[in-house]
Amino acid sequence: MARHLITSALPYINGIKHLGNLVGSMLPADVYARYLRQRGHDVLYICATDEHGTPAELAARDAGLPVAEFCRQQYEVQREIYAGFRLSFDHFGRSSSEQNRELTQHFGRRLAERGYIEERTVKQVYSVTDGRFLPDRYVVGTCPYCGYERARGDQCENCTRLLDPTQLIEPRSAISGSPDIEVRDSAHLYFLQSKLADQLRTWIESKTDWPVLTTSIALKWLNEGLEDRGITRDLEWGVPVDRPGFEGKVYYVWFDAPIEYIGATKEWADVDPARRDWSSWWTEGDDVTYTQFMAKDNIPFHAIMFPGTIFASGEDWKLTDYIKGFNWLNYYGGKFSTSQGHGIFTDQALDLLPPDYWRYFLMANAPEGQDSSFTWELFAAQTNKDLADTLGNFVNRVLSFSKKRFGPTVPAGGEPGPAEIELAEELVGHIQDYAAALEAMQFRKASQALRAAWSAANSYLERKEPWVQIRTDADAAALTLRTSMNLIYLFGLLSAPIIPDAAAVLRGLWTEDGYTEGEDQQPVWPSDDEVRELAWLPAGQAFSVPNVLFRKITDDDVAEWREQFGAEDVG
Ligand code: B3M
Ligand code: ZN
Repeated sequence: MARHLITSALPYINGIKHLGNLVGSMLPADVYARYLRQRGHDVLYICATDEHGTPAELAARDAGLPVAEFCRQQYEVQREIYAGFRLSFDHFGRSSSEQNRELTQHFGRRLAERGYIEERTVKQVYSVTDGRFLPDRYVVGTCPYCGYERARGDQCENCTRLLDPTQLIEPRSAISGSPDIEVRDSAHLYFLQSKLADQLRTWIESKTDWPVLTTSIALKWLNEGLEDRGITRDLEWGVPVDRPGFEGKVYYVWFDAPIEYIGATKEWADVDPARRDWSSWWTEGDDVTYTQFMAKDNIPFHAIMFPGTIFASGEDWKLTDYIKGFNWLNYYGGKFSTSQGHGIFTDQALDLLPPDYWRYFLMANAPEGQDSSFTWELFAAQTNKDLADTLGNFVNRVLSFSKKRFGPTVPAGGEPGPAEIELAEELVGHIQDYAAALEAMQFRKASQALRAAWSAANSYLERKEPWVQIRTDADAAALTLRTSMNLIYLFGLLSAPIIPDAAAVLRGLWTEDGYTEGEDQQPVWPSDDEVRELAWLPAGQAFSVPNVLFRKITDDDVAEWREQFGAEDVG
C-alpha cells in the first residue's frame, strides 16, 4: 500500500470561488484522492484557505470587519461550500494558523542562517490618505508607454508591459483614489533564489513525466533569469517577520502560502495524538508520492519558489513529485468575473443543482491541454445525455421493470451466455482505460471511459430487450435483469470518484429499505474477475427502486440561468 500526499492550491479567503477555481485545483485533486483510496492506498489530501495579503485586508475593510474576524467567517463559508461539493480533504486548514506561523518563521530563519536572505532598502509607495504602504498592484495611474489611464503599478493590462509604480503618470491609491502618495524607503528581506537557479533547473529537467504545461512555464521563468525576490511586506495581517528591525512587517503571502501545505498537515496531526508521526508525510526519501494540483498561474511559485525555499533550507522536506497544472475554464469564452457578475460561483451552483452534476461536467470538460468553456447549453446537453439518460434511465428502467414482473428481489433464472461474456470483456477494457486515465490524472479521458462503460450497459439492455424476452422466456429476461442489476452495482463502485453521491445510492439500493444517507462505506475497486462474474448481487437479494437519479435540465432552465448568470453580455 503506497502513501500519497495530495495538495490543491489554496483558495484565497476573499470572496466565494467560481467553478473555474474548483476545476483547476480542488475538484481534480479530490477525484484523484478518492480513486487512490478505492485502490487501497493511504492518502492524505490537504488544502486550506490562503488568508494573507492585501486582498484579504481590503476585503475585510470593505466588509467593515477586523481582518481576523473576516477570515474566520469566510473560512467557515468556504469550508461549507466545499463540503457541499463533497471535497474529501483529510484536513482543510487555514494559512493564518499558529502552525503555519511557526513553520514560515522557521523557514525564514533557516534561509537567513544559510545565506539566502539579504536586507535591501526599496522605494515603496506610501499613501498618506490610506495611512499605509501600497503594494505595486494597488497603485494606479497612466501608463507611460501606451497612455492607458488605469495601469497598475506592477503591470499595464492594456499593453501588458511590466511597470514600476514610480513610472506611472499621475499615480494614485487604488484604495482611496487619493493622489496624496509619496515614495518612501522601506527595508525588506530578499530571498536570493537566483543562487538556486542551476539546482532548480536540474530538478525540473529531471521531471520528465510532468505535463508540458508545467515544465514549460517553470523553465520559462528560469530562462528569463531567476531574480531574487522580496519576501516581506509592509502589512499588518500576515506572518510576522521575527527579525530585529522588521517589526510591523510580515512575510509575503506567496512565501507563507505553500508552507501552509506543511502547516495544514501539522494542523491535521494536532487534533489527533495518533498522528504524531505527521512529519513522515513530509520527509524526503520516504515512501510518499506527493502530487500538487493547481491552475497554470500558480505553477511558478510551486515549481520555483517553494522548492527553492526547501532547497535553501537545507532540510529534507519533501519536494513535489508531480505538478498537475490546468489551463482556464472560461465562461462563454470570457473570463469568470466576480466584479462583472460573469459566470457561476460555487455557492450559486449548489443552490441550483446537487454536486454530482457539476463534478461530472467539470471533469468531463477539464481545461487540461487547453482552456475550455462553460456554457449552459453544453452543461444541459451533457448532463441530460450522460447522467439523466445513459446512467439514470438505465437504473430506473431495469429496477422498475424487474420489480413489476419479478417482485422486489433480484430475479433467479438463466445462465450467463455469449452476450454476458462479451459484455464483461468490453467492460474490463473500459475499466482498464478508466483506471489508466485516473492514474495519469487525465480527467477528460477518465470521464469518457466511465461514460463508455455506462453506454455498454445500455447497449446490452437494448440488445436483449427483457420486456420482449419476458413474453416467451422468463429465465432469459431474469438473466438480463440480474446482469443489469450487477452492472448498476458495478457503476456504484466505478462512479464513486467523480459522482460520489449517485454512486453511494447505486451501492445502497440492495435492501428493501433502499439507500440510507451516510451509511455508505469506502467503496473498493472492482477486480477484473469480479467484473467477468458480475455476481455481486445473487438472486433473491432485495432491492428498492430509487427516485430519478438525475433530473433533466430544460430549455427554460438554460434560458433562465443564461440571464441570471450574465451569459447574455458575454457570449
Ligand atoms: N491562493 C490561488 C490563486 O492564485 C493561490 C494559491 C496558493 S497555493 C499555495 O488564486
Ligand atoms: Zn500600457
